Amino acid sequence: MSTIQPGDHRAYMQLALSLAQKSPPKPTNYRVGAVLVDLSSDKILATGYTLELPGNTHAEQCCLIKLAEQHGVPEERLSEVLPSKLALYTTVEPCSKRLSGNLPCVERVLRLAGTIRTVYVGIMEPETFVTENTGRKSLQDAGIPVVHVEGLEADILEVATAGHIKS
Ligand code: HJL
Ligand code: ZN
Repeated sequence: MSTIQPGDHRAYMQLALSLAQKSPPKPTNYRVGAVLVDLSSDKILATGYTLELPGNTHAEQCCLIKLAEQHGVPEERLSEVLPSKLALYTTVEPCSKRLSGNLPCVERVLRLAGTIRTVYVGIMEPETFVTENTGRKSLQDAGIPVVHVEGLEADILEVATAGHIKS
């Protein structure tokens, strides 16, 4: 994990993809992987994948819950304890709506606006569950650039949808 060179976005995305592969297939979500990097030290602060933690957890959410636990604060107070320059890599763009009604990951990232400086995504969310993901726009409106890391789309989509019932 420590062999990734600073700024090697594709390598971080590849790591996120390998995390997504650990997620148990499920027909009603995507299998996603996420990596949170401290840009000051180039250290990986947290990794996560869909359903890694108990409950109906998303990849990005797992990163944040793990960090909150490490720091002994609730997730909504993470901005008080984290380094101030982070990048989030996620194989699928952060969700803006969840059919389960849980708090979308975009809202969780927006709580860290000013801390999470850039969000790198491997693919945009397909329209299977939610017809229009507004996450990208909300993040950009809040001053957080969303950057598409190209080249892994087919693999990311295949892993994300492995548990889906194909018609
Ligand atoms: C992202 C994830 C994950 C999704 N997206 N970025 N990370 N599973 O870990 C988005 C999809 C939701 C459905 C169902 N998936 O997962 O829109 O049951 O999975 O809350 O809307 O919602 P729940
Ligand atoms: Zn989510």
